[in-house]
Amino acid sequence: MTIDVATGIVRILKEEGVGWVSTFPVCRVNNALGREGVPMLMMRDDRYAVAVADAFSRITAGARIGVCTFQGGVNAAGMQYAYAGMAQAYEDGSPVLCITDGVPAGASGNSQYDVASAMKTVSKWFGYLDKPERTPEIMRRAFTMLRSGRPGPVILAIPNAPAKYDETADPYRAVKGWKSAPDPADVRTAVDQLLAARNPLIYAGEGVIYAGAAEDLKALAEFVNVPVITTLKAKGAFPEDHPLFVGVRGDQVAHYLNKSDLILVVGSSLSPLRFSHAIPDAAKKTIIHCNVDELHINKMYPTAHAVIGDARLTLQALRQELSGRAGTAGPARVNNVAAEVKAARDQALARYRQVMVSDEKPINPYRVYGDLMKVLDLHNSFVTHESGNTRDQLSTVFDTLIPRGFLGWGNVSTLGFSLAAAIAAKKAFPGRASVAVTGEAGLGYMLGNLEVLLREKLGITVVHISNGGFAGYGPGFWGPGHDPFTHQVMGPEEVDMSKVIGALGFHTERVSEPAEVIPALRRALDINTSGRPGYIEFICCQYPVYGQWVGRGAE
Ligand SMILES: Cc1ncc(C[n+]2csc(CCOP(=O)(O)OP(=O)(O)O)c2C)c(N)n1
Ligand SMILES: [Mg+2]
Repeated sequence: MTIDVATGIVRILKEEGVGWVSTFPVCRVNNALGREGVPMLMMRDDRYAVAVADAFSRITAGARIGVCTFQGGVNAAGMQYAYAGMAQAYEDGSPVLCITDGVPAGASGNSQYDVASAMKTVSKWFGYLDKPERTPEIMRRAFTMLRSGRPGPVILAIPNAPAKYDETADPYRAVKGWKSAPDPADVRTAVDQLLAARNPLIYAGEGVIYAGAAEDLKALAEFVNVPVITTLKAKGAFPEDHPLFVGVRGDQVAHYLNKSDLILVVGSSLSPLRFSHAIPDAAKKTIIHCNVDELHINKMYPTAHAVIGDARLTLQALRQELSGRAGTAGPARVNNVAAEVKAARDQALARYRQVMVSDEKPINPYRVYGDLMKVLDLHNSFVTHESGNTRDQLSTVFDTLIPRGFLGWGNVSTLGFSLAAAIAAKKAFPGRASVAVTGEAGLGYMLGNLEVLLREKLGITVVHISNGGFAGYGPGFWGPGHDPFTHQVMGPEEVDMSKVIGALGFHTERVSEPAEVIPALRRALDINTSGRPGYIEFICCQYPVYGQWVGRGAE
């Protein structure tokens, strides 16, 4: 009956349905994971250990919690390196569980770096296990935080993993997680305002995905016949071939944000200019903010009206209230909405659709994205971007038909995360093709971790938009761009990355002919099905063109 803390934690993780844990050694819980038969995905650095678990939580919308372990305690080298991953998870609100060694009793103050205060800045909750008997309690609280309310990382510090406690004294039962429904009076007011608006717009955030509310969003949008934009992180919350889908970014989104007199925000923090839009003339618009808690209400813009609760329960309540007001709502509200959306999209996307079929050499990056859409089954695949042009371009044009068919990430976007995301997608949905699209900067961050894919037989493909420089954002980092002194790296003429990565054991190709884009993608994706990873270097032109965020302009 008496077990050690590490074993107790691992048994609780199993009880909570955790099937594997990502790690970078050392952490004293790891040997218990091994003994208890929980597979560890050993990454090649601590930041990636966090990032893979973080991405797993995102991709499964918190239905399966990603868990990671790394070094902590007095010698917190691992934790210091993992900090970047935790900061990113915190910034983006991802419910990941991080477990590390805590500073043991008697050793506090024995290091410059203060673990507890550092961890509190990047977590929804930081738990310190000060007594072995409290193991079930701390784990219950952790999973309560992970499964309820606004998502965010939980970090646990375990100072004495070998300490013993009686497992039977406080038997553990898995935590369900709880949701809150909005106040019916607030729902009625929201509906009053929505029905009074002339040009309403739905602004959907990632909360819709976490709440599993994509169908409810669609039902509401269709019922009131209102156009929908999604945030970068919510890309895919609304099917992007739907007649009411406006976009994530670009001129058509600007048009609708400008034109709207009411914005119904659902599941978004509405944080302007963090790879997101500012709300133009916000003071003249009615902003109804539906959010899981009050943190983001009245932030940056005055909230005209708030509806606090889970996004799914909120969308359902709004729809129910609307249907009770027969005659005033419904698809008859305005007839030509879909035609207007189509015209706005066609006009804004024309310049991209043109280059998506371009035969120019070096290859236009949009040709790669267009061909990727042709090759993948968009109902059964996963694509993600990197920081830089690949984010900005893919989020402008890549049609996402299912939630998490594409992972948009980055309130701030930390280079290198795409590899972690593609790995997590493969773990979450082994049958789906999984593709990370990167530039040279993202690739540099990944290199040390590529071995993991070979060791673990993770058949994913890294698509490299090889343009010989750091482009970033705005008018480009090169030439007359905004960072002319810090953009140049060794380009495809000087170094052949397909040889470098091929020598590791990847299936690699280097493609400079536009007509070869589709066959090369097909070969790599086909080889992926046998568990062998792929890398394709597409020799591309420097083409920093994409849809803008409203209010940001070219930097
Ligand atoms: C960890 C981190 N450091 C710095 C940045 C800033 N940054 C954003 S994009 C970028 C360069 C991207 O260049 P590349 O990967 O070649 O992509 P391209 O835009 O050329 O396609 C940099 C340095 C970042 N996003 N993340
Ligand atoms: Mg580049």
